[in-house]
Amino acid sequence: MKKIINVFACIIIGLSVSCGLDTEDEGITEPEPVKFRSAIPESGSLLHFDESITIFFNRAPETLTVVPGTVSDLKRQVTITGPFPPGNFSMELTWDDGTQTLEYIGVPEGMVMIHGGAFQMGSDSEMAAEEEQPVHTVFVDSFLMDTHEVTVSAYKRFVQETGHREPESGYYADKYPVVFVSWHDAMAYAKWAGKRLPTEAEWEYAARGGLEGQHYPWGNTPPDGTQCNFADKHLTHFWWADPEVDDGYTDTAPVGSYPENGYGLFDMAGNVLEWCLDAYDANFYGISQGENPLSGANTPKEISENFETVEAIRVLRGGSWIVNSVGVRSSARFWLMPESVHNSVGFRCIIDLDNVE
Ligand SMILES: [Ca+2]
Ligand SMILES: [Ca+2]
Repeated sequence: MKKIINVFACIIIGLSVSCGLDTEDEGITEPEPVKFRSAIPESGSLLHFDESITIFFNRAPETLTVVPGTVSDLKRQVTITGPFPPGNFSMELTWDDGTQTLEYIGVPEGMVMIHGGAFQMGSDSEMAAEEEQPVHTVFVDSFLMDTHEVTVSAYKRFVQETGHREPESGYYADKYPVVFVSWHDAMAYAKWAGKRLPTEAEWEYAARGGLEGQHYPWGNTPPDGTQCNFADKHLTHFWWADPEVDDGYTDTAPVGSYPENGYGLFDMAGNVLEWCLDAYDANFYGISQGENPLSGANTPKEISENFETVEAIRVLRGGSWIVNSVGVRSSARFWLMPESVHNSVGFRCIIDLDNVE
């Protein structure tokens, strides 16, 4: 009522300014609550190991707690820095007037996101063995994968921290893939790293790099020395080696010596064979389930929990410096006893993002 009288009075006396209205309103207005506006990168995004998150509020909050992460100055725009956990995680923000939950996929250094999908697993080309057939449709969930074969330097850190046995034939230089590691060694490393070995299906899906039905991670062209490390002219004492091709290496090459595939992965063809999670079964493709197939157990977790006791033959993929062009095809399958070690056998790891366990 008082306001109405004031307004009326203003009109009556013909004043257009300084009626006292503004002053009176300011005295009774509550400050606007602090509201979350947006986040960059936005919720649902990938968050790489060296990235920070910027949060925008309508005005600076007086207090703000963030789990996980560390908050910079409390302004309208707040920067949150890591370290952030690998894989799926939620970030909880709590401030004086509210809360907000953001979802991210933490991508550690040396890993890339492999977006899940369907693909044709196996091959019916002239080069394919019976065990690569029938070609069948497989769906795999999304996962993070090591961009490189596990290096000597990474494996040394694992041995130093855990006291795990060293490779029995010692080490190559730091940038080379670790070799002379058994499937049990690889499983122990993966557990230590908070990762796991890929299933055979995940491995082949990743190796193909988005190319459907091609022989190699780069397409159908046979290796010419520029794409991968395989049995080339340097292996003069192996009859199957290609005497026409020079890939630069007699033995293993430092990881990442050749171009990456369509998914940003190196050495998915050749260099060293890579241990997979599955038990080897030559006839598995005829009976395997279409979604996240795994031979030898129902779930990856089942294998990981008791891997020390596993005795069944294990799958290896990708070929190596010691096999010919047929062996470095994306669908080529290899196997060894899990306790075996060899100078052409290494591994790489993945991190689950969905309920594959
Ligand atoms: Ca070679
Ligand atoms: Ca390899």
